[in-house]
Amino acid sequence: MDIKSALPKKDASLTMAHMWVAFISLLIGGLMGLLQTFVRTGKITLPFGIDYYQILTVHGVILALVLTTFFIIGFQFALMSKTVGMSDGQRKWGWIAFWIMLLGTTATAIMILLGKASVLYTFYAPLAAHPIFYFGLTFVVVGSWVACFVNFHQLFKWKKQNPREKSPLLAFMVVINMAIWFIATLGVAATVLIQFIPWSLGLVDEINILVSRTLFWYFGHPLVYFWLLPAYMAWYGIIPKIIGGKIFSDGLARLAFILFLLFSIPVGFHHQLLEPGIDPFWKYIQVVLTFAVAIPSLLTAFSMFAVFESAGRAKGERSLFGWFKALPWKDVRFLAPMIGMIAFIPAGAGGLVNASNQLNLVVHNTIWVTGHFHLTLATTVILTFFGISYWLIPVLTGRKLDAKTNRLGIMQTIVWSLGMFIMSGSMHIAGLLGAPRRSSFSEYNGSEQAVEWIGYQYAQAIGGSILFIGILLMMYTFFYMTFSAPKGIEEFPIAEEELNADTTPTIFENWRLWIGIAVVLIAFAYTIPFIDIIQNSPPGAPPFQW
Ligand code: HAS
Ligand code: CU
Repeated sequence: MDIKSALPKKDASLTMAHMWVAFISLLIGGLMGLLQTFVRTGKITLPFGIDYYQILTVHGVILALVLTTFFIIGFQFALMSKTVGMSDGQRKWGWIAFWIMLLGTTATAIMILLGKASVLYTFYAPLAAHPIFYFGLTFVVVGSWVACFVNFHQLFKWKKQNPREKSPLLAFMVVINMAIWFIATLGVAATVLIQFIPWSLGLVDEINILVSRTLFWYFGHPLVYFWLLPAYMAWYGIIPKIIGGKIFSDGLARLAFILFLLFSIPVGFHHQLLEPGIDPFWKYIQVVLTFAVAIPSLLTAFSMFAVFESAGRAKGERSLFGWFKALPWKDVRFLAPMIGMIAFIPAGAGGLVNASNQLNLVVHNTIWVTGHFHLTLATTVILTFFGISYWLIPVLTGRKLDAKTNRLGIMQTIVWSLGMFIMSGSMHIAGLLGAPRRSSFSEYNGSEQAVEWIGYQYAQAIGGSILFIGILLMMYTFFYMTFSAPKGIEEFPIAEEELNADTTPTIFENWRLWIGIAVVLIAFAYTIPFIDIIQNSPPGAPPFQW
């Protein structure tokens, strides 16, 4: 496909529909975040009887679940269309997936806004929401499954037509991510359909809390990689092109993704280390697997350094760190994801702290964890998504990434990084001082310890305000790119391999093998503890409405 037809128009509309939902979610969710930081200073109360936990639920659901899922699925459709193509039938199913997800999202959002589902994005039992909230979530998941099968079919069909060829790297990566998503969402679908829906409808009196949380985290950890992997797609498969370099190693990139498929699911217990009722031996096993899932990220770090250095050397840089200067710092398509990468160094280290049993004791349920995911998700991943938008939206709307977009983007990136640095930094520190997460403002009866947190809560409000400016800037840029930037053709940057690159082992495309091993690892890590949990659980709990 030549650059002139960056993306077929009909495929562009499908991705653009997803982008609209993602960016509107950013605006709504971001506003809620701002209000939360204000409430937590203790100086401001919400008007009209709006409840803190209601806006916290809107924030979590709309940003962590809606924005991400729509952006990712839309972006992945664009990658698939560009690399392996999309037939009319596949596009039709792509639209069906979109509408099912949107219907589910709308139902869920209405329930939260009516104050009937203030259960936060993890919807832990025994907090109970209106049944429509759970039905809405089910629709989002079912819609995403349709998208999974469209992507699987796209690669399958391409492979049939090109039996001797290696699948395009980005298409391979999309299919891995969707395979992880499909296997993981089986857990959340099970708890919602078998436990939450009958319980919230009053068909059964009690819910088994530990089973529901275990099924949730079986999904909840791979969920974070479902967010991360599209960012990695851009790092491996797009950034080399933007900086004028080549893919460092196609084989290494695929290996990293396969390791994610193997290790991202059997690790959910690292969110439940302090939960009584799970045998410590199995917690230990899952912690070991958690450290194994850091390896593909370390491979990614290595690979990115190699790409940067070799691109710089190819441009004639000779000194030890000269390649660093040769990077296109003034190109927002590079700058935004690059700051995301830099943030991932402390963010990933924080993750390893969380996963360490003894340290988890210190940080669990403190606002440190909130700091952790604002650095991983809201900085590394989201800055990369913003970086993608600056070229993707123009590709979709048939406009140019002009100097104005680039300028706005650079400003946005700086504002966002500064806001997140202040907010997430103070969350990490306050967490170490014991400040709880998932909680509204409280002086804890004038406790001395709570006084120590106040300064950091102000800092969070300052960071949150800067971030909200970042959101307004991003929205302005989104509208500018959609409606007013000059018409033209923008490049869809897809990185290429060196001409003399090593060949990629064909075993990497043996889907049966990798999915087989993934299933065996999941069965190993979960079967015995799960039977134990079911057999030895305390009595279940009736619904509790906030
Ligand atoms: Fe996490 C909790 C452990 C990664 C998100 N995590 C959360 C929650 C979220 C989340 C949302 O073990 C809260 C859930 C809730 O509501 O309760 N996390 C980890 C570990 C990793 C990790 C081991 N998390 C992520 C990512 C997320 C995310 C990614 C979102 C996208 N996390 C935990 C644990 C908890 C947890 C516990 C539970 C805590 C509790 O008690 O509740 C690892 O995957 C991290 C590996 C990463 C690395 C870094 C590699 C660095 C790279 C950058 C290279 C930079 C370059 C630039 C090339 C080893 C790839 C260089 C340029 C220069 C100029 C220097
Ligand atoms: Cu996790």
